[in-house]
Amino acid sequence: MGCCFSSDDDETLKRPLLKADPSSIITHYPSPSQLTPEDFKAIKLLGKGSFGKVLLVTKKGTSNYYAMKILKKKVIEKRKQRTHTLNEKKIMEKSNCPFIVQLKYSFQTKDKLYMVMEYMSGGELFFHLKKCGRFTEERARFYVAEILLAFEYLHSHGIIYRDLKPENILLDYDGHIKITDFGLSKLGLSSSNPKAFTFCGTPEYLAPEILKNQGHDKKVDFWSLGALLYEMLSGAPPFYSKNRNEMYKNVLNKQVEMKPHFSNEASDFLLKLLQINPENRLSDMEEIKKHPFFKGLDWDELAHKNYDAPFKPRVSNSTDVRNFDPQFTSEPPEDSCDSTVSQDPLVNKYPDFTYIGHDELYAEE
Ligand code: ISQ
Repeated sequence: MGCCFSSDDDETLKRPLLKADPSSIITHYPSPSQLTPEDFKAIKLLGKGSFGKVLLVTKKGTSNYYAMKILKKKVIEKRKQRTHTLNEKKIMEKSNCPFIVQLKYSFQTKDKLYMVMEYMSGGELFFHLKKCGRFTEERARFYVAEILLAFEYLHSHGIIYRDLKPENILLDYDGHIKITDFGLSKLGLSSSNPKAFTFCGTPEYLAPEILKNQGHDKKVDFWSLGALLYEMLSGAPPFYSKNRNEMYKNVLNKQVEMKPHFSNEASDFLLKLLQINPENRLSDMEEIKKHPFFKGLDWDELAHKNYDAPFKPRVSNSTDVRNFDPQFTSEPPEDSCDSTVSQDPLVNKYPDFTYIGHDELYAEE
């Protein structure tokens, strides 16, 4: 599929310098060994969650824009999210797949962790789904197919994603998707250690085997993909209830109800993904690619992004945030002052968190 996963000790496997004109390479070499919040200017607040926030930023002295996730160390420790946070950074740093958000830089101050990622100006899929109510099958099929390629990549590297939901799928300016938020992903599954046992995630798309705490594997991702497809086609998750316990009961017991406007191909695909027993669930990528729901789709062309996306988000310039929730973008984007950068591991507490990607090798416009 044209993706490779770089190992710690093989620099040559890291992301290829795609599209770099040799004459444009290197104005800033050697790269700085440490970045600080002062190297970036905050433009807008894009989102806020329980662990921190995401800002649209520009790197000073350049015209490059990024999404910067800021996490408070105290909050991470309190919620026992240390390993999850380190996993997230590692997955984004090492992945080389066109359907996974790339980490460009990461660094820390005394109190906070910073992850600087590519900016996805098309916003969350969720934002567009709420605006449209539901998507056409053609549009949903395109998103599901690109997500499947991201899963294929992650699973082939022993990673279960586990947290698929419309908020974690972002659109680029061209309307292609990338997945983000790997805080709940499980790393290191292999044939000798094939199942995970703990998980705390959002309930809408949680697979029955996670709810039952029976141990789970990559099949949970195909369940959540079924739940996402159902929501894209109908406007609501398949087992939704305002009452959380009711919703759990539905997931564990209720046969999913297909809507009359679903095509036969979509209904059949959904039924096969939303199988309560993971053993009966459609989870083989080759089989999935051949399902009639994807009839006529050339997976190779898709992997090379050679299909035009069915919807192009509107953006007028690099700082246009119209595809993000005004609840956030109307707030001031400040990052409360803490710029103490230290090399001391006792202060930092997150050894190896620093990462400087290949953007440093490109001439800055
Ligand atoms: C990239 N672009 C926009 C928003 C984002 C939110 C989280 C992670 C990456 C992002």
